[in-house]
Amino acid sequence: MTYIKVGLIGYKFMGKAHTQAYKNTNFYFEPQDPFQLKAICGRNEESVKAAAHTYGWESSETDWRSVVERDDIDLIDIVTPSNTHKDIAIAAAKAGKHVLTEKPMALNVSDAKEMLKAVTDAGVQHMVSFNYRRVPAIALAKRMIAEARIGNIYHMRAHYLQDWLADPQSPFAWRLDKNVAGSGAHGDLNAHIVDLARYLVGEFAEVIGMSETFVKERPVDNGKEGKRDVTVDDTTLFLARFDNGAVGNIEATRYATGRKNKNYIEINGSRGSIVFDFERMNELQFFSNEDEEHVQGYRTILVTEPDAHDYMKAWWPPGHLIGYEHAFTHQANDLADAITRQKPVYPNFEDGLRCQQVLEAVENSVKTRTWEMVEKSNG
Ligand code: SOE
Repeated sequence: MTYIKVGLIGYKFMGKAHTQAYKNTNFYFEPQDPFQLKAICGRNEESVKAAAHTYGWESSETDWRSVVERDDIDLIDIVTPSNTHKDIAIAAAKAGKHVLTEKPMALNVSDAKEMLKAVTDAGVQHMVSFNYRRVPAIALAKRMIAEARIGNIYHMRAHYLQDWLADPQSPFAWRLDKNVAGSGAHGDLNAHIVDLARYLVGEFAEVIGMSETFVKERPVDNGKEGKRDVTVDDTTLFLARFDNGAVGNIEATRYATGRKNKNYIEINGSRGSIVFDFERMNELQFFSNEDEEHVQGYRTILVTEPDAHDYMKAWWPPGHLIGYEHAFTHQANDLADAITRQKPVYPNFEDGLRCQQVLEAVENSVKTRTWEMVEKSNG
């Protein structure tokens, strides 16, 4: 019997999300080659040992290089802060391992290009964890757009709203350090919207954006160690033109008081509209202007029927609702399938690079205060 033997680099929030995905994939989807939780890695020996014990990993390591070099690992999964993705991914590819990385793929376009080259040269599988593509309502939206149910797309308006920084006293975190995170709300949250926009609407042509950092410094260790400068954006908003003529209006913030994780997308086309709101992730709103006029209106599709998308077929009885973590399980299952059958899986490092190119064009436009074209080359 063959396993896909995983080495997980990182063990905090995304470490948990990915661990449960490997376990649940084995349980729900029964993949041909199940995942084996071989090694989990973190810098703090005591904490990573505890994580291995609690989450059910066979072993723990404190240096990611040791995991990458191990002969008994097939897949390196990177869930550490963004500034570490490049070195780990390139070393993993050179060691012949498949690579899954959390988003954003890299700190910048040039690093993303190097990463894409490394996995392409090595001929390994590569994937970026844009988990929202694996929400069934998004899979259904993709299918409905392909079926031309909303016709030619005119508009995409989207926002990703959180509020965990609205309190000026909330502490400094690595996500507020540009050297570690690359950018703030932009790379963390707009990255998700950009990926969904590319998936559902098409490629970006040009962008113009604005950013703001509302609170310029934050307390470290409850103020005992003074304050640290915030070096990233708290919010970034931008307008976009797509290659197909559609226009986009996009916003990410960590200051939308009362909004915890509102990932909202509305797409309007010549025949109708669709609306997705992660806070109601099992639903998709659909308006068709081809309904008879006297019964026209948005309808709510409860996305739980077996015909709506493939994820349900494996384990999910009709009518039953799912949550945030399931998207990671669906993602892991798609990756397992790709590794076993040696077929492509998306979003891959090229998608990660395209996303980075859009993010960087917006950052450039914030500096130049003008429209910026989005670069699309791989080299
Ligand atoms: C924090 O803002 C975070 O965990 C993001 O990093 C995730 O990608 C997002 O889906 C939820 O919020």
